[in-house]
Amino acid sequence: MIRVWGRTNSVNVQKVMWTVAELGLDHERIDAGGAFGGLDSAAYGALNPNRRVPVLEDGGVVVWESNACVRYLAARYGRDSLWPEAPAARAAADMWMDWQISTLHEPMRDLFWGLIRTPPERRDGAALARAEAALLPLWQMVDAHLAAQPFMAGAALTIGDIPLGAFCHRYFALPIARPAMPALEAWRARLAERTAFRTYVMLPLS
Ligand SMILES: N[C@@H](CCC(=O)N[C@@H](CS)C(=O)NCC(=O)O)C(=O)O
Repeated sequence: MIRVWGRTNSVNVQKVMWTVAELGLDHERIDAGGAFGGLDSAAYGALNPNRRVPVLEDGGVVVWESNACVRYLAARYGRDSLWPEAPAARAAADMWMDWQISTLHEPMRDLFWGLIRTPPERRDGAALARAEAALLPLWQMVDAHLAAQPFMAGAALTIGDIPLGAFCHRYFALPIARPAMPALEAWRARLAERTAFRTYVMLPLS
């Protein structure tokens, strides 16, 4: 059985749980991190020396780093669905995963933490405005990409949609102004048709 360590309100845990559910895998999830703590224990450190959530266990296999967990699950269990076999098709999905973590993550983190996890009196308006301004062209880039195809790597859902889709839900849930991005909004609606996305990603921000 698959075991996932991590609290449900972590976007990085959400990516992994969405993948587990999308693939219909038998699993358990153990609350860890945030208010649940547990990341400082020796046992947790032995699983993940980086002491973050999520961690994925599958039999004797231990994987941490959320995008690596998504890739592992798709490669092992999603070869007829989430995991494109052809190298070019796989790269088309994979590059968006790397882009999420290398480019999108930082301004998303700054805006989310600044608005949602920081009390109003301690918010840094200038830093929030910078993060918001940095994010808009990034999401507009995704919008332009999706104008030509329904999913990030083509006609069907792949790993390329998962980290980005989880962040997209969060971006639209933030209390900020956004210009119309029709293809992005249509993709988000397409994701929201999926039970796995609704169950594990469309959760209240907290
Ligand atoms: N790059 C890592 C980031 C992991 C990470 O920073 N996780 C956060 C939650 S989103 C965490 O563990 N925070 C400490 C905590 O929850 O106590 C990944 O994608 O897995």
